[in-house]
Amino acid sequence: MAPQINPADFTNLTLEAHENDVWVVTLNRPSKRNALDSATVEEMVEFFSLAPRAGVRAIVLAGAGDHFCAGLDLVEHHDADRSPAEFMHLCLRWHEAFNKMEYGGVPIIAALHGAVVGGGLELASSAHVRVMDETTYFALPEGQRGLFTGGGATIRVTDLVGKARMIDMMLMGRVYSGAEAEEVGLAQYRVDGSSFDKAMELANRAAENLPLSNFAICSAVSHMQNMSAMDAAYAEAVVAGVVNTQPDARARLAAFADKSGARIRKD
Ligand code: 1HE
Repeated sequence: MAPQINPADFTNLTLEAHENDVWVVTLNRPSKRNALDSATVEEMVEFFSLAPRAGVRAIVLAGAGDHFCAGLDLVEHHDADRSPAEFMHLCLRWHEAFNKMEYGGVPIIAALHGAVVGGGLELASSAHVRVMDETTYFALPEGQRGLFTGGGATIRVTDLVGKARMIDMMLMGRVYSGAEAEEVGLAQYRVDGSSFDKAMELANRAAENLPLSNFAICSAVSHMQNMSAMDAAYAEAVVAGVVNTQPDARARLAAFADKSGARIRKD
């Protein structure tokens, strides 16, 4: 039986099921600018482990209050005075959550506003699509705080902006916003109005695709990036073998063949 997600089991995340099996996941510690403490990370591991098996068709990831996420909970980190091994294990829990997001097969649209910094940018870069608004800004202040990224930025933020920009962001504490942030690849969409409304629109659009197609798009592409070209081509053929022959696709193919299906036009 498919597992159920019970929103009442979550405290630092607010979970809402919307129509079309689109779920909204909101980081809900606005008084702490949604800083990621260890309890929040555990809730993310839990939710993103369940979502692919619980019939969730798409997810909007948002932050309550004026900021998306201020990154690692620096106060918890200071108070805990962690050993190297303890912090390593904490980072591995971040990776558990973020890998579940990136490789889980359910489209995740991040609705960004305000600060998307440090671990907040690591979280946002684990989503498949990022939408920013005019308040959104991105930075990796770890270098200035005497820290280093531990939640996958060296991989995912570098993938988004390239190595030279990544190193510059970390060395200089450079802050990206507006058109420049969009141009360097930190967000695929930039809106004048509400990033949340746009993210909902995109999530609903993605939810119209067949789940198996979305699973491949939101899992296989990332896996294949980690493979040699030869292995990726092989894996792509195997995934396409499964996805492109799914019975649920036949009606869509038939609609194209009988000319009732939508044509791809530029506007
Ligand atoms: C926090 C955190 C936090 C806010 N950990 N508590 N991340 C950073 O270096 C970002 C640190 N935060 C900031 O620069 C600012 O807080 C913001 C620009 C995000 C927001 O500014 P503002 O003026 O709206 O809020 P504030 O007054 O700075 O903070 C409000 C409260 O949120 C305050 O708590 P309060 O109990 O005194 O009211 C802050 O302490 C709390 N707060 N940010 C803990 N990050 C796996 S490695 C990842 C490495 C990293 O992520 S490094 C962290 C980078």
